[in-house]
Amino acid sequence: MERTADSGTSLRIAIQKDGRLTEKTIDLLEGIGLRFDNYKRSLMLQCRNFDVELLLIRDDDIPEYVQDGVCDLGFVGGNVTAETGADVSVLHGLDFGICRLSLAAPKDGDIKTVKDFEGKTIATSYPNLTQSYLKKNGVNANIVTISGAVEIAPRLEVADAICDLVSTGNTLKANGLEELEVIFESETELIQTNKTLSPGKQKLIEKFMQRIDGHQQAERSRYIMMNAPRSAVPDIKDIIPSLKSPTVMPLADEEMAAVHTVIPIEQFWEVMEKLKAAGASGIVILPIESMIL
Ligand code: PRT
Ligand code: ZN
Repeated sequence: MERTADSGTSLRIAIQKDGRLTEKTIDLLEGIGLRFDNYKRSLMLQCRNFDVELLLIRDDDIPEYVQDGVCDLGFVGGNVTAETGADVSVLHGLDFGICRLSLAAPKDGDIKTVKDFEGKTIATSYPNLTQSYLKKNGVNANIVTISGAVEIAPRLEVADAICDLVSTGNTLKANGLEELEVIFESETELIQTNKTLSPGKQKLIEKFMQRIDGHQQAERSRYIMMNAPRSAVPDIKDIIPSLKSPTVMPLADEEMAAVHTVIPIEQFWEVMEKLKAAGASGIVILPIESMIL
């Protein structure tokens, strides 16, 4: 157990109890080495090997719990934090729970641009974000706040249009709706309270963040190993967008060398094709657990 100056004061982190973000958040926490028991059954969970306790609550409550200092950190969608307007700091964007908040209207209707929303009724669970977007565009509409199944509101004639979260767009399509304007892009974020924290907690947060950074970097990178003729090594070095200089090792065949390095995942295919063309063979790619640069 890692203890700090204010021993006994665990870092309290709010996560979604039961929803789209729960499993990915737990996976991330486990990925940075934290161990928990039975997270599905508890409201409060003590970490076995790091001075952290988890509070499992509805995602809507997370920004305010963090704002008020009930929790020091929270994992929550940027959409929820923005909607609540909570006074918190965003420490890190995380690559999951990616979605967008969009205005949508019946495909065969007469609402096609943001101006067409003038005087219309819009159903949403995000009244504040919707209102502020419309205001920015000089549009006056009637907003009806509903908490679920927003996409059926036009069919029920409860509203002319909706403003809802979209990821694949399938729900909109299935309900005969057309996505017209993206008003907010969102991903899961790690947020921190703006309340003053003890030096012990600040240190713990630094440590926690270092692990998250390492994990995120690792997820976006791959370890790559290949063999190549020695004569091709200078070309290969030029191709590799290496974080550091690649490792070049001799092989039993003196004409050949092994090259090991780390590459960003988004350049993966482009780099692979160029490496092959430069004479690399036996290319092996491995996932990375974590990285400290
Ligand atoms: O019970 P609790 O209040 O904690 O959960 P919740 O029901 O409010 O939220 P939940 O678990 O559904 O979503 C949690 C978070 O996941 C959201 O706040 C977003 O940050 C993120 N997220 C990412 C999404 C989606 N993608 C998403 N597609 N949240 C909801 N949806 C819904 C959307 O509302 C619509 O009904 O999925 C449907 C659209 O999906 P597509 O793929 O058909 O476009
Ligand atoms: Zn919710």
